[in-house]
Amino acid sequence: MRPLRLLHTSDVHLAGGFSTPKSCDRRHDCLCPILGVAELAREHRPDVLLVVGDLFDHGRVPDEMVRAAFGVLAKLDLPTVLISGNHDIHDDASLYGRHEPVVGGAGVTFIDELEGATLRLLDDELVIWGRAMDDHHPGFRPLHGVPTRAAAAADSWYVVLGHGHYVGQEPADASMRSSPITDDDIAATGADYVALGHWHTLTDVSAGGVPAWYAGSPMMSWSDGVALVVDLVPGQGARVEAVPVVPPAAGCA
Ligand SMILES: [Mn+2]
Repeated sequence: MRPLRLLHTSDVHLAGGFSTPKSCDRRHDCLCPILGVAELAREHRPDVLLVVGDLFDHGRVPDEMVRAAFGVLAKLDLPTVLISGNHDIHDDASLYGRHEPVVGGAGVTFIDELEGATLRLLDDELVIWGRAMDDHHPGFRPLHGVPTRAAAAADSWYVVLGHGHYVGQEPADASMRSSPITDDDIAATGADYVALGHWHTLTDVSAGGVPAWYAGSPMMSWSDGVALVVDLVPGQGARVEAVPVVPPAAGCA
């Protein structure tokens, strides 16, 4: 295995109107959060960009905005893996279903399988598992059905994606929270890194020796945001560093 670098973000909430920095005049059509993430990608040169749910704030985003957002990602020329969250849910009205050619054309792999899918990237050096969410409810388990490390990625780096609410040691079937993720879920992946989304605050929820992090939101109108640069280092595993996301100085207009 060679060293690999991931850039991990989630909860970008484009078109939400509240993910817009004060420096920008735009609101619901503001691209500053994704432009900030793209700038980080140029600076830190990751091998893969992970967007772990809620790239968009809802499913009724105008076509023009969807094309503009994926246009930013297309320019990066960087393999990008995306899952849905509870805001951009993958149901019959899925934005990603409607815009399949736009998503694929941008070099973005959207995981559309509700039972989960395993991707092999970078000549099999990196294996990524994630599942699409079609309904945000207590019965949906973001990390349910993750293949074991031995089955999925014996000689590769293994990274698992999940968008949901961390409940720690609470049993998932007793949780009143939608899309619960437990310590046991995280530990059972045996992954080199679990990239989570849903919480807008940077949080370490590593469990059972498996590093697992919420990357926080890249941008909110009331606070500066962050993303995570994750270095996968042979013999050491994941090294996680939070990096600030800086909005374009003059906004995105
Ligand atoms: Mn969410």
